[in-house]
Amino acid sequence: MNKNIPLSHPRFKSLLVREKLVSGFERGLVVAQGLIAHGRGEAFDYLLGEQTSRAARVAITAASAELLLARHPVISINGNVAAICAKELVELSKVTNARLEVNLFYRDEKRERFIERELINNGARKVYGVGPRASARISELHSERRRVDPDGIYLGDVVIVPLEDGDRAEALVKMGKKIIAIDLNPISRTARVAQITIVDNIIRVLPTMISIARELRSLEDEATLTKIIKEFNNKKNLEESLGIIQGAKDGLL
Ligand code: PTJ
Repeated sequence: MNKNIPLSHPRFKSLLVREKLVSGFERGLVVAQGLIAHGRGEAFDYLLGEQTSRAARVAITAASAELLLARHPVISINGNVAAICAKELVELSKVTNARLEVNLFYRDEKRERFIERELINNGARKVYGVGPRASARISELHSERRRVDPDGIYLGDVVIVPLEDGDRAEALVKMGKKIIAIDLNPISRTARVAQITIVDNIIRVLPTMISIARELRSLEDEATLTKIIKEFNNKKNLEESLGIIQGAKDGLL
């Protein structure tokens, strides 16, 4: 990892995440295309002011409630997220009792095993979806992504899909699952098909979600969780995020 980034650099955090991705690429966790996807995310993050908005916080709260009420919550893991926030993904899985499943867009068993190892090194006890364990099929999908773990995503009722492609999110919704997307692009297909979309950088989302989920879990109050979900409106929430991007333009001109 590049140790030459000065702490005083105004974009220190963002540069550090880049380093984590590059290191993930060198260690075989991330595909080259993942570096491009990250750049796209950075551009949206810049327009969103590189901070968690009110809308994102509302979506994070609804997502936390949904995960806590789920019977079989699952967190889908790809190369990018394993490289930049493995520790937080494991922590969230523990707080919400969610299973961790590796599900790659560019499927490759060797990379799946590297990602599994990264999660285990960060405290995961069990990782789903690796190699032959992904023996169930999502019939709506034709790509290699249709292969999922029968005890993970296939069984799951609530699935959290960070940095996802639209096809699979749509297929999972068609299967009757509740989909929580984390995507900095509020107009991506994934953002529009998910029932709960968190428009924010995953590096800020996870610590916030862990702390909100912990707080909600301690209430031991299903009625409060149900109320939070009922009051959430994804379309309105997405419009609010788009408004921030439009406002960024107005603020500059
Ligand atoms: O590891 P694999 O094989 O599963 O591949 C993973 C990538 C990310 C390469 C693959 O899923 C892909 O190509 O994704 P897309 O279609 O480029 O979509 C990624 C979305 O995530 C884009 O809308 C980005 O804006 C968004 N994004 C990128 N970085 C972040 C992000 N959203 C939240 N936090 C980020 N840090």
